[in-house]
Amino acid sequence: MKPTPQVTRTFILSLALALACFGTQTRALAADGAAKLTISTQGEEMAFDQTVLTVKAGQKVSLTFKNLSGMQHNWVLVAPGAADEVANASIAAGNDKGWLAVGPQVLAHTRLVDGKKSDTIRFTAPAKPGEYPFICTFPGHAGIMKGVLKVN
Ligand code: CU1
Repeated sequence: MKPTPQVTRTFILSLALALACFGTQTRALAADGAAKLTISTQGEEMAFDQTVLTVKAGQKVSLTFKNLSGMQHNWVLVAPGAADEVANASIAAGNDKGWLAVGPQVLAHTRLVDGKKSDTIRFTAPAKPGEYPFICTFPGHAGIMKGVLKVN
């Protein structure tokens, strides 16, 4: 039986979709199998361009934070429920510490990134599934410059 144009078109679309998915998967993993995540500021806005990132529990992660604005920002992953505590402690830590109080509640972080610069960090995702907040700890930013890393 000769396939109808409809069936042929469906087949070609499925094939294209499969190839597109394969391409995405390939790009999403670094050479060592680490998940590659990229997050940036929303242009000049004091906000991240994504508020939800997703990884697997215990997975190696390579995260690049691109600061597209003219201000300094960072990306800081914290323990569940610890966003306010880390934000306040980071303000107290001061400029000399890059506006970040490193401690047990800080699970991963970039450096304080100057405007139009980026930083790439590697870390291992938490072993326990859950929702882990990420914030920018520059004074006054954490309340609005935030998101969640979903660990599945
Ligand atoms: Cu910020």
